[in-house]
Amino acid sequence: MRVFHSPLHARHDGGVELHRGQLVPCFEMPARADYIARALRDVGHAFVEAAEHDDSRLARVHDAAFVDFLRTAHARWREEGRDGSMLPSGFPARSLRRDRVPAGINGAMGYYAFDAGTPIVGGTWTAARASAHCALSAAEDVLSGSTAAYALCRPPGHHAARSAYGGYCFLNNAAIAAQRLRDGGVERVAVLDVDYHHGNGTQDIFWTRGDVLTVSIHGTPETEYPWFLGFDDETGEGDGAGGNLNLPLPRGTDWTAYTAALETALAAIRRFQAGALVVSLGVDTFEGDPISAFRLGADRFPQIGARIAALGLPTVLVQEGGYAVAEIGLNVAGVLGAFTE
Ligand code: Q9C
Ligand code: ZN
Repeated sequence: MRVFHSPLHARHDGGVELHRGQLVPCFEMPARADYIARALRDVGHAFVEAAEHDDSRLARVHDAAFVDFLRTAHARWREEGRDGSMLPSGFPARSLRRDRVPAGINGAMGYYAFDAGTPIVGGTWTAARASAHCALSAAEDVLSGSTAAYALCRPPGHHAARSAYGGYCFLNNAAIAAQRLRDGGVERVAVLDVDYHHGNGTQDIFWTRGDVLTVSIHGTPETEYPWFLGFDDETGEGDGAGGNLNLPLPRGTDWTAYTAALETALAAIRRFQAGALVVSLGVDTFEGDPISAFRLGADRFPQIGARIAALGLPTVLVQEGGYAVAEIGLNVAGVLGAFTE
């Protein structure tokens, strides 16, 4: 199938993050995309550089002021005489909440971020925008008649909400792709999120919408990031009531329990009668992932791909997480190999 990519991903390189009491290199590093590209080239997928798209496509699922913040954040930081990685140091949690964007960059950063593990550097906006372009180009490939297309998105997107960033994500590539399919005439779109972490951003964006079903299989937020969303009683509201399905699973989940959840997810997508599917394809469910705790071997990814492909829907696969860098390409190629195109 076609692989939509951009060399601009490398402009986002966050540096270090705090992990289990130590500053370590960011798990979400440029090498991830390079390893995926190498593995996909080796098995003969067709590489296409993502096309430029207008920023109005981003504002279909994100708040305009939030997009402006991302676009200008690092320049504002430099105007204050700083450089390097931007990380927030205060958040409007509970007693501090007034839903007011502070004028200064430090406060604005805390307002829009929901964790302190998602650095913004000088190239972050360029890379995040190019990542969204990969998703848009893949969606347009499917609108043009391809049965499946893959967006080699980096940075990832599924944690990014309408007006919040975090979890290594800035713009919600999967939501942008789903909206592009809707705008291209697909009346009902399903998003299946198989990343290890709950797709809180995608859930947020489509929470009150009946035209996009969101389904996420993930490590339980009782112990796993993002901790505050992803429980099974979150089912949507208003027109979106019943349009969100969370399937949290415990640490240590093996293939038997995983496939049961996957079949539940696929059954919900079949019932919804979607005209197209977006897959938030995280491969951090792999047993060797350094920040996750499911027990899926590399041999399971072709089986996951085969089950998803059996839905028979036009499918846009969007790269999300996966931090076992040496194996990430093999695992992504395993899923993609199950699709005929
Ligand atoms: N120091 C995605 O997979 N940090 N995001 C966990 C590690 C956040 C994962 C703690 C993990 C976010 C797209
Ligand atoms: Zn993840």
